[in-house]
Amino acid sequence: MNRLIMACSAGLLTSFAFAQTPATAPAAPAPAAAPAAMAPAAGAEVYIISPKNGEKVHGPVTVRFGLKGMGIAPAGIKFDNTGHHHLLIDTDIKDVKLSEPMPTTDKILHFGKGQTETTLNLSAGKHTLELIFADYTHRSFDPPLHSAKITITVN
Ligand SMILES: [Cu+2]
Repeated sequence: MNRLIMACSAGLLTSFAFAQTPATAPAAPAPAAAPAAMAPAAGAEVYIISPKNGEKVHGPVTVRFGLKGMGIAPAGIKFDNTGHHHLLIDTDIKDVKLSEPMPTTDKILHFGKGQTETTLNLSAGKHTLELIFADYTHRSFDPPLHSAKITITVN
């Protein structure tokens, strides 16, 4: 919604600027705006099948990814209503810039081959895990399609 409002105000500003420009002046190049993020399919859900929230596990930890209402495609392949999984480890979704392609870090894992599970070597102690499903350019859908954040304890 914010993006839409921003796009509208940018349009207004541009029209205003053109109105002030003499007709003979060359038109300024339009700023390259990123296309709006795609909406997820209606009713789509992403969730962590296992481990369960609050579970105590022994490492290495296998995490299984669940998805309903959309399909999985490898990164780079544009196909309607598909995307690939991303796993946030000890990371709050609020700290991820969702308007841009997600970076790959040791706390933001991409599964761009279409994987639906992974095995993690986590240090002993508490960790949080959250899945976020994103499009073929690694960009979140809008609104974001993400799982609940779970906390596990690794022994
Ligand atoms: Cu990705």
